[in-house]
Amino acid sequence: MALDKEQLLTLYRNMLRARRVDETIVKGIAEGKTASFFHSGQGEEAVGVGGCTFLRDDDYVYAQHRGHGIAHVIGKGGSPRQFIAEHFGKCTGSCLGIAANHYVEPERGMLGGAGTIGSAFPLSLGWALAAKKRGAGQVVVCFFGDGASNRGTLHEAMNLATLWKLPIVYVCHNNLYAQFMPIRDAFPREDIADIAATYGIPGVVVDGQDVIAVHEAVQAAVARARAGDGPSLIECKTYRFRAHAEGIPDVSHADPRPPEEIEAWKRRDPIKLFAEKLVRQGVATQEELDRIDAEATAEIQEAERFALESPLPEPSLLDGMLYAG
Ligand SMILES: Cc1ncc(C[n+]2csc(CCOP(=O)(O)OP(=O)(O)O)c2C)c(N)n1
Repeated sequence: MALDKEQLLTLYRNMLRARRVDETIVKGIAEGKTASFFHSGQGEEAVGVGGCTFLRDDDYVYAQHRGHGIAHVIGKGGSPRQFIAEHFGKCTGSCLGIAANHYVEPERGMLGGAGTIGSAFPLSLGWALAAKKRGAGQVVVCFFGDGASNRGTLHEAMNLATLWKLPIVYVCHNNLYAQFMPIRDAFPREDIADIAATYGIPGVVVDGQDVIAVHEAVQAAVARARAGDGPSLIECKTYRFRAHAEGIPDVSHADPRPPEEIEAWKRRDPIKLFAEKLVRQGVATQEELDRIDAEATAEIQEAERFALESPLPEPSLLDGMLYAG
């Protein structure tokens, strides 16, 4: 699908909004305002935004944990206010402030996530099976990291998804490291997309810093899934700009990433690259892009104020949540 100007600017706006939310939470951690730690997703916005912005509202998304899924949430039309409030442990958060990390909005197909690496796969498989049985053409897009690709759950799920031709798109954020483990020491091939060949499904590699490349690959895989032809795997080569996580004991000395590598990837910031492309191709002027940035910044500042002013959840909230039935 060729995107028109408004759609292209929506992608740009969504990446900026995701970046501003991420920065707000990183700052919140430093200032002691957040309820938990945070895995910043700065640098990887093109994957979540490009993969989610033009899905249907009733498609399901399993967000990757990086940025706790803010780029996916924003792409899917979710609320930055509820997202920040949740991370600040406030009762206006998407899980009433008791989850801290998870965004849940069933009306937009955001059914939550899980901190356990690899748990995305069986859950997404179940959602895809439900979608197929419902027969309404819904698709599941399951995002995960390069580290997660080594969990056995991916292979169990991909095997069944292929056998049953389930409507699922696997999108790997390959940021080259799983916490401190370089992918080259954990996976014997250059491309994670090669896994797809084992199952006889399409496997493609795209530049994860190029929001249009991600969008086009995901849309092609979504069309295949909606047509009943089953799953696909898309590997996005990307990078995280910050440490593995903020707000955990300082183990930065264990970061194996060479500073020159980090700097080289920062020059490939997906937001900067897309801005340059939009101006170069005459889609927008720098002034238009600056205005979008100012609006995004103001929106997220307001969302932060809302979260800070919101009350903490009442402890009694837990009474009705500990046991089912
Ligand atoms: C089963 C399990 N093992 C370990 C962890 C701790 N942990 C959280 S994120 C992470 C790295 C995952 O790497 P990857 O899937 O590549 O995603 P990335 O963090 O690089 O975005 C680890 C080991 C966990 N949450 N769950």
